[in-house]
Amino acid sequence: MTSTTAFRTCPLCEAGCGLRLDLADGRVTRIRGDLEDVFSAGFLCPKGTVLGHFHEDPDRLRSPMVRSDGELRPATWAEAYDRIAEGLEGVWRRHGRGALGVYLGNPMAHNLDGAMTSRTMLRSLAPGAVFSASTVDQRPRELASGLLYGQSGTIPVPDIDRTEFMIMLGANPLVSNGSLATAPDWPGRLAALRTRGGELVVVDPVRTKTAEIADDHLAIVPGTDVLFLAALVTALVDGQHVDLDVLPDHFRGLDVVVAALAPFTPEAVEGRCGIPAPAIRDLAARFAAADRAVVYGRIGTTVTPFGTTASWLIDVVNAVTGNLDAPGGAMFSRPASGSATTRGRREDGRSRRPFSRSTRVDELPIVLGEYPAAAMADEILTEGEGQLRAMLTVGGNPVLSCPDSERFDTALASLEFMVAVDCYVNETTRHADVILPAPSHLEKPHYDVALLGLAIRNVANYSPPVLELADDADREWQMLLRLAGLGLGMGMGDEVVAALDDEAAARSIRSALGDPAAPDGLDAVEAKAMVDVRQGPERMLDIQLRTGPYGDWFGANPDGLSLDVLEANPHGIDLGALEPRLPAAIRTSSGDVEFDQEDLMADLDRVRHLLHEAEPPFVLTGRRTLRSNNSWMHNMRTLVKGKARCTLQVHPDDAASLGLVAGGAARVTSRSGSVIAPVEVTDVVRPGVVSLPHGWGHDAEGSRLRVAAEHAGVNSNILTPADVVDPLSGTSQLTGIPVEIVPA
Ligand SMILES: Nc1nc2c(c(=O)[nH]1)N[C@H]1C(S)=C(S)[C@@H](COP(=O)(O)OP(=O)(O)OC[C@H]3O[C@@H](n4cnc5c(=O)[nH]c(N)nc54)[C@H](O)[C@@H]3O)O[C@H]1N2
Ligand SMILES: Nc1nc2c(c(=O)[nH]1)N[C@H]1C(S)=C(S)[C@@H](COP(=O)(O)OP(=O)(O)OC[C@H]3O[C@@H](n4cnc5c(=O)[nH]c(N)nc54)[C@H](O)[C@@H]3O)O[C@H]1N2
Ligand code: SF4
Ligand SMILES: [Mo]
Repeated sequence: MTSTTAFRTCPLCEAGCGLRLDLADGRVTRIRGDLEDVFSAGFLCPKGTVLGHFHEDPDRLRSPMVRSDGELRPATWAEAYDRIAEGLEGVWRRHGRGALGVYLGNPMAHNLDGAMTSRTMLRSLAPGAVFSASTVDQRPRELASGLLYGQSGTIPVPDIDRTEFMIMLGANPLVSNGSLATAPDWPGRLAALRTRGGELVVVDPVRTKTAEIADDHLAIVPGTDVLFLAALVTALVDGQHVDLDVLPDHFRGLDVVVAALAPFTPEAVEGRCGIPAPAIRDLAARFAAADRAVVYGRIGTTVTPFGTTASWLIDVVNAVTGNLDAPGGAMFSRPASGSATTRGRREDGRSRRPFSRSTRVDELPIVLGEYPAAAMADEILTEGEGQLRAMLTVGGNPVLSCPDSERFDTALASLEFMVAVDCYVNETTRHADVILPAPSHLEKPHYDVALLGLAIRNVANYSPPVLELADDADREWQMLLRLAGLGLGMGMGDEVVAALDDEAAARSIRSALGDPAAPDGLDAVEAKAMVDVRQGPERMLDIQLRTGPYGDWFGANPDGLSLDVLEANPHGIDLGALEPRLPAAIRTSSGDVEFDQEDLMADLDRVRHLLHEAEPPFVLTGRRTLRSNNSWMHNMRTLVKGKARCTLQVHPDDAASLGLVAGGAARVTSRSGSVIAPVEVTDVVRPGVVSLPHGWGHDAEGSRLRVAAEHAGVNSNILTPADVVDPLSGTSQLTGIPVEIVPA
């Protein structure tokens, strides 16, 4: 028996924990936290330990699946690609290029292959509409950043390790392990904050695990953070805690913003957001008194009709108190693989309006080139020029994750052709004509290009594959480049993949050498020869690392980073605590942070209306559970065993008035649909709020998830109407949904 050890970063969530894998005879026998990992120092959660089980899951696809006689059956790679070519070319011939839609799911955000080739694939296929999980998640935050800083990726992250006061809204990192703030071990980091005398205040309609360990928990009415944040600003001003004159010159328009927020006093908003005015005023005073303080908001603040405006106000609170871009406050990472803010110069900023067009049927905004997920069903089902007749889904399960699921499920069934790249036949991919099997995470390399750009320390960590992929199998980058080849009319052969990959590498080098940061005298051909020992995403990553802010610039900076250097450091490289990055990182046309953006200022009218809107008797919110990851890890027995997790949490007072009992069932009905869920009576939820997790409902006919089917649960997104969105970003409302509840 040959035993080996491998180290890799867990790709499952944003925390990016270092894992230590024990292997015997090519099988993973045990996974533990990597004590030497520079970022996670041994921390991990139960999900990280199952990568071996996932690899061996008999339901995980090992070969392509092709539909014949109405059934999905295993097929060869050649059969699968032939069928894709025939299917897509047929749709294009009959209806034009615009008839194809693409949906990119959450795992693609953590996927090196996706990071390096999705764009080439999309450009070459020229689909009529691109959708992603972003508009059921963080798009409002990206839009606010695009407007304020000139780049959607310029997202401030809380400097958890150095702050002394943290207000956390709509996040539950003790369960989610953090989001848009990459940091392993939130439990340890938040405990350390309190040990050093700092305070944590959680604003959440639910007394979550994170709220339990906080100094204060403010149980807000779902969807009203925008009012609470506006009132926090006015309380800071009233308490004379704000001196705009001492703030940096590159913060533009804060005086205008502060003046516009004046009507939103704590007394004006308390009745609507459910937090007493004295508590808001007291919080403002304590926040202002701390030397280093930060407001951090996550998904509870973005999946509401006011997500963009709330994200903006979070930055306003941090800015007016001197905590934006300051240690212990909200800061910006400087990622090793580079970003839009490490390339180019402040003077060359181009603040393009991130939204320009609107969708065909619902006239929702198209932000950063993507259609809102809320528009998907209508774009498929509504006839006319531009109707989608074919879909490609890559690493997504929108039947469980997107709004008005029942209707979307019907929409997928109506397509002329569908391709999926996924690990399972699940609720979404069961509709496909061809499924290309994504390799297991142990069979591919990992470097989290996106999430390391949002890390609370500057860190770089590369993981080579642990297990070998079958000789005839494609990795996702090869699948995506074959699709690109098809789109370009070049065919889908190996030589096309090689040519597109080589061209992308050459383009990336040329563009990097043309950057003002590049040392003089480098030759693109010589540089390319240095990286050509690798191919595909690994070569692209090597180029990005070498030309990034710590890069070796092909030898010009001999102590700098390259992929070789990362390979020699399997526990990662710590590049230090975050440092202030403004004004250099700003990319707006004025060169300043544009707090007084007209779209955001104009939205305050809508906020004023919210103030006077009646609160529905019952609203639905969602939740995450530690042993789950959106919709797709429910086929791991070790994660789903034990008591049912997909329950409707109801406050005891509400249970009494509604006639619900623990262990009984409730029928929950919204404008879009109705589900029956088991009742859990608990005072963790605010009265008037019920909570149901998303990602369940594994009883669909045709799915092949044997373990998940035993713990099916219900699909909470049957209850989310598709027509309520944040009008700026198109992001769906997934919390605060009015519902009726009766015993079932
Ligand atoms: N275990 C586990 N971890 C995960 C995931 C998972 O499914 N399971 N998913 C991953 C993904 S894709 C993401 S995006 C992240 C998300 O990470 P987080 O943003 O931390 O997400 P949640 O744990 O859902 O926490 C959101 C909180 O917002 C609260 N909330 C709901 N509505 C409102 C509101 O109107 N205002 C306020 N202030 N709070 C509100 C909810 O009660 C909940 O406690 O988690 C990631 N990590
Ligand atoms: N009601 C409600 N709905 C929500 C949310 C909520 O809080 N409440 N949260 C939203 C959020 S934050 C998100 S991010 C979305 C997630 O929405 P999606 O991305 O649509 O859904 P996931 O459940 O993450 O599905 C991931 C899919 O990718 C496959 N997969 C896993 N790993 C890989 C891989 O490496 N490669 C490929 N090709 N496929 C892979 C899985 O089998 C699964 O089919 O859900 C959103 N929906
Ligand atoms: S916290 Fe996230 S990254 Fe860490 S082990 Fe769990 S799933 Fe993996
Ligand atoms: Mo997400």
